[in-house]
Amino acid sequence: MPQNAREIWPDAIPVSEMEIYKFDLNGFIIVKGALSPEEVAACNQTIDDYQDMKTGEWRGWVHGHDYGGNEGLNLQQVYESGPAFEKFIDHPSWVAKVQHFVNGGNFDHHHGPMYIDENFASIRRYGQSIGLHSGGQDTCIRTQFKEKNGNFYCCQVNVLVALNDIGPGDGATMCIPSSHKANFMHPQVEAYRMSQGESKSMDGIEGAIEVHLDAGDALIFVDSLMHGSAARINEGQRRISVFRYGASWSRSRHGYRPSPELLERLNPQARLVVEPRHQDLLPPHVEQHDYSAREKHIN
Ligand SMILES: O=C(O)CCC(=O)C(=O)O
Ligand SMILES: [Fe+2]
Repeated sequence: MPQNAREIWPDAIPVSEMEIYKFDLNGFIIVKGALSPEEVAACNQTIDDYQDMKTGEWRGWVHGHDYGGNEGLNLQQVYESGPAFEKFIDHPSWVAKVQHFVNGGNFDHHHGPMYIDENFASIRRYGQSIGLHSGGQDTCIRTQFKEKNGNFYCCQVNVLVALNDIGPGDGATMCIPSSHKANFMHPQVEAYRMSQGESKSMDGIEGAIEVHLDAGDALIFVDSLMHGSAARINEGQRRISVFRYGASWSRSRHGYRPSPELLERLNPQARLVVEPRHQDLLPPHVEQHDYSAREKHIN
């Protein structure tokens, strides 16, 4: 039976009517104070331990990664870095809101309520930024916005959490409000679009706003919103994390797999969000959760 967010996470903070209105209208909402100062401090302590990682390096199950331009370091699979980020998986400040936007109640619940297809912390330094990407005229299904008869069916609803204050000059996330519904290409898109090996930002593009956040605030947005960031022109680091939630039939964006230890530790609902397909329908001679056996079987 399909369940709604309230049944799955009774203690989570529900989505409000105003949030539903704004998310539909603008493509994003901001949850002020989603993390307590103690939670923010714990995240920063964790990042302190990983900030010297290089692209391609593994530390435990955390992977150093970048987008190939001037976007800074991503600590992929950050939910493997310890309790500070592990609790993001089903954090009560946003999990029920996100689930509402991902799925208004359809058969995806057979695999679980939703799925995290990417999770990372991002460290950006002086001069770094991310160029423009996404937008409603984009044909990407994976990041789509959809609403019908009062239910949402969005793929990739992102929870971007500020881990320090992000104001003017800090390289704030930028977006063009309502662009998830755009039917026409932004006329300036080519000059600002994120591209491999190039340093791009959204500074100066018409119609965009900077989303200034205090440490602990969460920006929840559908990925089809046209977005990117300003360039960081202040010293120091901009620290955020991004958890992307989508339909339970989705796959890891980059191909990462959760560690057996993490799966073992998680509560049943959080586990389903990390690995929705928790039970494979296999012939009796193939062991459940034996990935190599499964792959041999499939290939
Ligand atoms: O770094 C930023 O501010 C934007 C992040 C972004 O593009 C995303 O989370 O999809
Ligand atoms: Fe993005």
